[in-house]
Amino acid sequence: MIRIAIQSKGRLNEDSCALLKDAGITVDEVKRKFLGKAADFPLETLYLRDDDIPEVVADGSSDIGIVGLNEVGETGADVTIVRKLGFGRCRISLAIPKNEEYTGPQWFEGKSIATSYPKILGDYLAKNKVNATVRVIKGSVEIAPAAGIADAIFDIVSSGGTLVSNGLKEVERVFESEAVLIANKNITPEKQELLDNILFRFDSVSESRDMKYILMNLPSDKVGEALSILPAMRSPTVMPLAAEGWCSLHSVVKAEDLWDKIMQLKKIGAEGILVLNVDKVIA
Ligand code: PRT
Ligand code: ZN
Repeated sequence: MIRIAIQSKGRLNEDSCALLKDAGITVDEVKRKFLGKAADFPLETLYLRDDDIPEVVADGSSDIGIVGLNEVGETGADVTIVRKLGFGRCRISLAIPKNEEYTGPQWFEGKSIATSYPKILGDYLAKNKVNATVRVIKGSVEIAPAAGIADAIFDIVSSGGTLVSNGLKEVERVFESEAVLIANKNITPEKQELLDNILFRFDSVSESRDMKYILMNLPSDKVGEALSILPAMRSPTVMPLAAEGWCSLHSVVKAEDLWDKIMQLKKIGAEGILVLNVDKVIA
């Protein structure tokens, strides 16, 4: 049995449960539970506030956990970062009132900065040799300058909308974050085997999320050109059609390249293009 700590509610809860589910591990999404058990894998789930996850994994109360890299950085917990998971992307940035002229990190000399991330901010200030007062506020940090509590803020930014609506501008991106899978540094060989199994599944899920399966009809004399557009895992599948001079071509492409590839394929005469989601990619 291996135990995983995930956020009980909040931004990472849903994506964490969805990732486990796509990996064939069904866990309860019930938010008020403390401990749960997967129906189809030897895994227990511990539902916690995100702030508590790094320490709980570091001290072995949980073997692994899913949490924002920002929380790992802020707690300084001694854990292994096993995988970046590609969701919950954000950054922690310094922001100042939009009418201020920004002159570089020295702008913050002698100023006060409100934040929920005093450790990461302290490290940044020390590295840049800036003396500033750090005001720790949990929640609604963005209102601090307008409320006269601080001159600037150091907070999580995703779209930037919160900064704009509070009359602030982002001036330094200090810490890039996304959800990560973390592990205790001393897990037993039995648990390591379960973790390896989970990692194999996570990797295939993340690869499949990045891929699209594409099939189309193509004039047979264009296959060579199509193959140069579509490098598949080994090589695309080409099958003859009943109609003379035509074939059906199947391949997988990276989701980010999809539209670019489609336009190129249409140019060489591809028709009836179908694009399907890939459920799993097993290397
Ligand atoms: O209750 P618990 O302590 O578990 O949750 P929480 O309230 O501390 O955290 P939660 O659920 O808000 O966020 C969990 C994690 O999601 C964070 O630690 C980050 O790793 C990640 N994440 C990703 C974000 C955001 N994007 C985000 N946009 N966390 C917070 N925000 C907030 C930010 O604080 C700011 O108020 O959204 C606002 C900015 O968003 P934009 O889009 O307007 O820039
Ligand atoms: Zn939190």
